[in-house]
Amino acid sequence: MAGLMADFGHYTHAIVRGVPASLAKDALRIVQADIDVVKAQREHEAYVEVLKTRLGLEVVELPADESLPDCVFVEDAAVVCGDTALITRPGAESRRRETELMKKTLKDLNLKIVEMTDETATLDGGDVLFTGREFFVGLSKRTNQRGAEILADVFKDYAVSTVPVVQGLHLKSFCSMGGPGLIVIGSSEPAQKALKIMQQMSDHRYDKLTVPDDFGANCIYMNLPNKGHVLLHPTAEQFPESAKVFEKLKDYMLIPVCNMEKVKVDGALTCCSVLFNKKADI
Ligand code: M3B
Repeated sequence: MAGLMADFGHYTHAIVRGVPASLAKDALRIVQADIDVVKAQREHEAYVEVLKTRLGLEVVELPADESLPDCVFVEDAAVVCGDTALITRPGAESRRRETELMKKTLKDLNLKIVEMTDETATLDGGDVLFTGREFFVGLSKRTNQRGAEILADVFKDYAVSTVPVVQGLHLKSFCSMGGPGLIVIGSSEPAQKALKIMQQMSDHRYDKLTVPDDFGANCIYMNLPNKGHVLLHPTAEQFPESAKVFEKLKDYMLIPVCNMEKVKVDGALTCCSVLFNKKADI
């Protein structure tokens, strides 16, 4: 386990997918909002650029599919841990076919593929928080108990606990990992309650970093050779108060990433990539 933990956040590869024009009208959203798709595309290009150029990851860029308005949010279609990729069964019917290209891509990259075929199961990757030691799975509008059970079956090396998601779309709509053993969490009552449940269910004592905005708690931690601790976090323009919290972190390469347009359809930073480490595990 110590060896695995030392590798937490070490990624070599990222899978991303383009933003279809259909996102503006047809992507699912909790609150109605008008979207400037060109702006969303520019924002996404900047995100991909950070992964590729700034961080030097091998980025596999999949084309957008106009018939899949939410396809940019690749995180929901697969959960990759070690050499295994679990292809999910997304909770929203309109998103089911997003997994097809994801499956093919991960297979071509030589990952071991397991598919969630049980028709009573649903799971979105946005509900899956991997801490390096264990999994927390949000039970939400999109993910059910059966989905969590299948995930536990597939990743047998790790404990899997479920957490009710009573507000927002996904578990990671108000939390994410900010480092090894560090959970970033929003300030709302439901977010704080979910954190308590995670702490109660775990044998490990996690540190926490509380940020004022729930959505501001969705960031991407990496530990990269020659770069050390890296954190992609929301910008001061988007979440001024949360950004202040991130800016205080010491010993991190901090990279603010703009996500003003995709947030209107409930997409955050983690949603837009599937990250994994090919070299260490395969
Ligand atoms: C968002 C999908 C939006 C669909 C990601 C994780 C939490 C805040 N319109 N999917 N995975 N959600 O983000």
